[in-house]
Amino acid sequence: LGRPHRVEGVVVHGERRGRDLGFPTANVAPPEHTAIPGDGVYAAWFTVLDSATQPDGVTIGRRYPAAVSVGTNPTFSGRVRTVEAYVLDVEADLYGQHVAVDFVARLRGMEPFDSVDALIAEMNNDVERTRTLLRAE
Ligand code: FMN
Repeated sequence: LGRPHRVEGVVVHGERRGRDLGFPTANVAPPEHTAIPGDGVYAAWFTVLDSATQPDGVTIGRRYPAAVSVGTNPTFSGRVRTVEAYVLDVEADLYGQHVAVDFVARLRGMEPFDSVDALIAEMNNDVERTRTLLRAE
């Protein structure tokens, strides 16, 4: 395409498992008929778009690196396909914010892991790869 594919949406509450895993994610709910990349893990830019309420801990309009999961969270036998962004180096309550995710690179497929520890190890790897990839931009 020559540019990253963008998905916009509102941040909604997920299962709140992410916090226990040490990777709180912003669950992005795009409007119906939005083209979402195939299931997998991606390095992406995450931006809070214009909003009525300035959230603490994040600057509106600034892009942040994010490791993004697209899929049904098979490790937890999920059924609903979600777009979840773990935004690096940001601690903010993003609930209700209108955000954009610009998909830069696909890192791997979505996998069912045998243990939560194995998932966490792989997520740490995803975050490091995201950092390296997006630092080059
Ligand atoms: N879930 C999986 O089942 N398999 C995966 O391979 C997988 N990779 C992920 C990679 C990243 C970078 C992130 C942020 C999440 C990944 N997840 C994966 C999703 C987690 O299972 C999910 O974030 C967690 O269950 C929290 O869900 P919640 O936000 O609904 O609480």
